[in-house]
Amino acid sequence: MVTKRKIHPVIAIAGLGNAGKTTLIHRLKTGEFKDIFSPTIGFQVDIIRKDGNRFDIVDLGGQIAFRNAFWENFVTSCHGCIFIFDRTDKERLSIAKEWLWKVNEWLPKGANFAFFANKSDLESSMPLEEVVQGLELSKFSESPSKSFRIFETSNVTGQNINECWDWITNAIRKRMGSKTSLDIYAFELLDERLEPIISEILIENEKKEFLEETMGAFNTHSLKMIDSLPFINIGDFVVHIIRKGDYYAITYIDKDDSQNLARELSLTLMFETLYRIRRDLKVDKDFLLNSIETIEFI
Ligand SMILES: Nc1nc2c(ncn2[C@@H]2O[C@H](COP(=O)(O)OP(=O)(O)O)[C@@H](O)[C@H]2O)c(=O)[nH]1
Ligand SMILES: [Mg+2]
Repeated sequence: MVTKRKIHPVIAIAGLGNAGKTTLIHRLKTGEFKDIFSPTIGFQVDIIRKDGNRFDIVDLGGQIAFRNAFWENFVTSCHGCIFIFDRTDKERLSIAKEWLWKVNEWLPKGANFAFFANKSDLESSMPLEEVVQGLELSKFSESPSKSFRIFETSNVTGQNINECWDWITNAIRKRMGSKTSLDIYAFELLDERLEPIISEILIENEKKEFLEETMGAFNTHSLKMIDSLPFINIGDFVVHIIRKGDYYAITYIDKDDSQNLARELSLTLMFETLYRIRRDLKVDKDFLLNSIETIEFI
């Protein structure tokens, strides 16, 4: 028995509160417009499928507290990002500009970045040139390594919504290639005293014994090296370690899988999520394990 974790591309939806993020996700899921009255609290993860591929969509709450608390964590580990700007919102142009450029800085290299000049159906919307100038979007043409596109959109009429969705999903799939899963042999989440919060071996073959000996062998000294050494070869395994704050996530994977950027990003997200849940909600181990919901036994 081997445990596979599928790699699902993650698309982060950013933008100030009331820009139309949650409405967009509803439209992507149902193809219809629905007026949404309540602001998103924190963040919300949705799954949207396209041509048999799954995309995890993170709706990043736009209020200032959520921007500070969550955005960087999610944006640094996503594969693509949509930044939604309400083009009738002249007053908050400079705040939107500040956050748009923060998001751009956090995005991983090569991640696709779509900008929505949204609510284009409203008469009070600013001309596109004014938006481009106000947010200094022309700067993007100076950094050709970023895959950036501007869309004039409306969640009400559906203008350019499918066009953007096709563009970003096709680009991400192409970039990630055909590799959509990796084998996970074991996973550990350690707290600041290196006490395991989770320590799970996910295989049942002769390698299990070796893993049992290896796991728990990390001490403060060896974990200190991880900033320069995220992958460590041990026997038939590659050990991938991520540290965030006082916590460590240690994943034991197949040797042949070691250099896949997409995988690294997914694992980062997985860990970030566990880390956040643990911190904010003080939940128990079973809940944490359940939250690794994409693990499949084959
Ligand atoms: N006219 C118009 N209203 C929109 C559009 N997109 C969203 N809205 C409205 O803007 C408000 C805020 O939308 P919401 O999705 O909750 O914004 P969020 O805070 O970014 O998630 C809601 O009343 C939506 O119906 C759009 O393209 N055009
Ligand atoms: Mg919302």
